[in-house]
Amino acid sequence: MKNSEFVKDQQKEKVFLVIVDYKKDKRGLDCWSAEETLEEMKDLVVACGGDVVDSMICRLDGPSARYLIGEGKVEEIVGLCGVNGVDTVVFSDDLKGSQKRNLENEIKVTVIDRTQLILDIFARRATSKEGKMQVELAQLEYLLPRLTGHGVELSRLGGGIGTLGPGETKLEVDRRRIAERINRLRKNLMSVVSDRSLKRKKRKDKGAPAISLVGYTNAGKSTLLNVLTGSEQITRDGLFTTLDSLSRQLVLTNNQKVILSDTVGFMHELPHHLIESFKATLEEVQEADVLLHVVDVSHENFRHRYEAVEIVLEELKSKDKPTIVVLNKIDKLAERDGLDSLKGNYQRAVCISAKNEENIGELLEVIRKELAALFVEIDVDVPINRMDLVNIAHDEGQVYSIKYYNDKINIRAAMPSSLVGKFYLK
Ligand SMILES: Nc1nc2c(ncn2[C@@H]2O[C@H](COP(=O)(O)OP(=O)(O)OP(=O)(O)O)[C@@H](O)[C@H]2O)c(=O)[nH]1
Ligand SMILES: [Mg+2]
Repeated sequence: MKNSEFVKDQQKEKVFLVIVDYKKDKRGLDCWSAEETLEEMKDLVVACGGDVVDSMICRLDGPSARYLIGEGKVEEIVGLCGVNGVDTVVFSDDLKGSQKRNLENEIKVTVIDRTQLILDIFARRATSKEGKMQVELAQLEYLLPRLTGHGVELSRLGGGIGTLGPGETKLEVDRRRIAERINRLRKNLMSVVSDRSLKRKKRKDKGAPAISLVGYTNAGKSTLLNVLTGSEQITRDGLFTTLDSLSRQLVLTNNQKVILSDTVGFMHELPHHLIESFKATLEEVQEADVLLHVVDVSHENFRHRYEAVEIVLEELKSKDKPTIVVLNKIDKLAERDGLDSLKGNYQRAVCISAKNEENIGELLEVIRKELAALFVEIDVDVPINRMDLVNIAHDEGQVYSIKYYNDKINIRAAMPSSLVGKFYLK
């Protein structure tokens, strides 16, 4: 057993991490430390099946054009990579095409950046047709501005960390063909988006409000979906286990039916291309009536992670949605004394353990109350010429039934409380 594990380890790609830390943080308010970035990068490498053999934190005044970091540091890396038999060097900051080439010329191994590493994990995890298309689009958009000439220099394509095509698809290497492929993928994804919105609309009109699970990757979103709906969504200790959205019906204590959706996890500085190309999947979040923001409260940096999720939500224009903060994994806490005051930091929060199914009843009750405050059931007769109200009911609410009579229309629906007044005509 030991032997075979040793052989397996030997086959793992050996990775050297370079964490770039600007003395004066170029991101201003961002308070992630270089050490936090290093820890997370290690997890990303593990998710790619690699093995971190060494690392270096480079504190810089600013980026240098040639190598991003200083020449002295590059020399040091060359030495350390030689000693450790490193296969791939991964930088924590995005590299320009020229910087990558200059570094590879010096270090003589493949050099990639964090974005490529994340794209690689997504490429490994994508299983659905939609997921694969989304990853490929993000990869190509990342690649296009980095190609020189005809782009044929991507010699390691198809092998090693950071060079994986999504699923079976080999990445295109010709600039013109890449541009064509990007257009085709965008078009195909657009039709996925409209298909999805149609389905969502139908679901909504059946009277079910939509709730979306959001949160940092590995926070326990899929575990919670499984507990609440009896699904069998794959869960795993690692980053980006879920890529595709999955929606399931959840029945609340008052018998109200809601649709609960699980989706891709977020991360600190999630590459913009990924958010863009995952629009189809992330629409589920944008269209939700309520968000359940799942937080792994046992993680030492959970506050930073919470903020990172908020930043992605802002990018998705969903930050102001009614949100219940689900402080998960309380079973892992050595002591729970601080939980009450922690809860007090958020407008609505519940402490649970999805794994041990602890406090799930309380969570369901908070969800029920939140929905009751958002929606009011109406059963009204409006004049026959008020088709505008029928349209509002369809667009903004959940329609149970619309009945047309000679002189009136009867509308039964659950409407956002802010719109109810429109239906009660004087
Ligand atoms: N101890 C403990 N572990 C939990 C709890 N909830 C989830 N986990 C574990 O945390 C890991 C991640 O859980 P997932 O449900 O896959 O997390 P996720 O948020 O869906 O992750 P991604 O899909 O990767 O974004 C798994 O190993 C779960 O078993 C909990 O309440 N307590
Ligand atoms: Mg998941």
